[in-house]
Amino acid sequence: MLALNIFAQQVAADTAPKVFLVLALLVSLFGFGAIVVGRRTRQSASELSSEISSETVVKSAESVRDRLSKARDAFTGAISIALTHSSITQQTWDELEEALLRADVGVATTARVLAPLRELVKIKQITEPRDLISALRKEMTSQLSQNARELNFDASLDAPNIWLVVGVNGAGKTTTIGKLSAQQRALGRSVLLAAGDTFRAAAGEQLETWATRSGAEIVRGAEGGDPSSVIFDGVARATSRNIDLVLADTAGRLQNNTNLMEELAKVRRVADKASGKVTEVLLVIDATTGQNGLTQAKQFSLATQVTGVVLTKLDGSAKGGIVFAIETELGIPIKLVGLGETIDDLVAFDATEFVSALFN
Ligand SMILES: Nc1nc2c(ncn2[C@@H]2O[C@H](COP(=O)(O)OP(=O)(O)OP(=O)(O)O)[C@@H](O)[C@H]2O)c(=O)[nH]1
Ligand SMILES: [Mg+2]
Repeated sequence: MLALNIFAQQVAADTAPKVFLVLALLVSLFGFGAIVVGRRTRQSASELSSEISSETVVKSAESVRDRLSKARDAFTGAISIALTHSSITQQTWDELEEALLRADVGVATTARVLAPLRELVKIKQITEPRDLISALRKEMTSQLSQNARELNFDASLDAPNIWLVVGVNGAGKTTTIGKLSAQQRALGRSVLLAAGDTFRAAAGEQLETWATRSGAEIVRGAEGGDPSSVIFDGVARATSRNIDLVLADTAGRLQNNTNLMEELAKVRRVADKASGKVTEVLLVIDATTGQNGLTQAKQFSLATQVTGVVLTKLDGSAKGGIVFAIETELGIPIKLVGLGETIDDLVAFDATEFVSALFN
């Protein structure tokens, strides 16, 4: 028994320094690992910045044109028919009207765009179909270019800017937040995503993926919880960490669902009362929904005072004309355009570029 005791003490005495050594090795390895991982995170954030800024510039120049091909096909087809006539007749007007309606411009806006042109033709300032088309192009551009399209970011605030993102189901809200977050990070701003869509189980995870991709922080709430309180918590966290911008996601909802629109109005009120300031309410509209986008814009604006529209899926079968209806009938500027599903597929809306992409 005594021999066994002595043996055990000897083993303990022998192994104690080894265990200590192994522990010390593990701690230093872990510490080194943490530094490397930390460095990698910072590195990837800055790598991401340069990647996004250069790619976005190239994309915005080429892609609106390329990706609007569906809209252009419908539009230029009708316009080239108008150009085959030698003079401007009733048929010319009918063809132009049809081209605009087919491109989703909407009845009221089509009438508004064509009215000044009819005047010019009446007083014989325009006599050739070719001149009429170029006047139409000018008129469409001038109807759009009045609005300020910059995203409102108040750098003088001593608190986070809050951008609230709203819209119907599946319009592209969460994806837009991810893309926006990457762009804002590339501008050097710190970003926190607030997962205000507590309705859909996968929504928080989807946003979490975008947070990781774009180098943003995230605040999530319990599933089925009150979206207002998640956004409130997000703003509180952003304030305590001196984060510049909170991008607040919300659950998709139909604009005619009174209860859900009331819930959204509450989200807006609570966000306004939080420690930051709501400087932008972005309504995301799926461009393929056509004229329904106008109804969406009206109702969401009533509930949340929308400050800008993000028109997504212009790369798909969208005809794009809804841009004119939203801007001229509601006076809400289109600020951004979604041209695909990846992180750099979001570009600033440029009225001149958009109209020229429609025409050729
Ligand atoms: N082609 C294309 N697809 C897009 C664009 N924006 C979003 N999407 C896709 O549209 C689908 C819905 O996008 P989400 O961001 O989940 O839409 P959401 O509005 O957050 O949806 P809910 O939260 O369910 O209301 C996804 O498959 C996106 O990849 C775009 O600009 N172009
Ligand atoms: Mg979503």
